[in-house]
Amino acid sequence: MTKKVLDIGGMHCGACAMGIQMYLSTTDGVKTVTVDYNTKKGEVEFDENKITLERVIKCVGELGYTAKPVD
Ligand SMILES: [Cu+2]
Repeated sequence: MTKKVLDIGGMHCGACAMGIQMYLSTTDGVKTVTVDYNTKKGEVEFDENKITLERVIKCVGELGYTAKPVD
């Protein structure tokens, strides 16, 4: 299991954060996800055998937001 923190761009309210969180939580391979509108960050724990970080970032992009790994 891998844990990554992402900088999320494009959110304009708490519902955006909830939407991303709900979408990722139903994505295969993602174990836990927390998106915080106030800090504009998302913490994602995923199984790297099932999903790549690139795919996680792409999923966020499909919703119209940007995601960039922190460090
Ligand atoms: Cu919003």
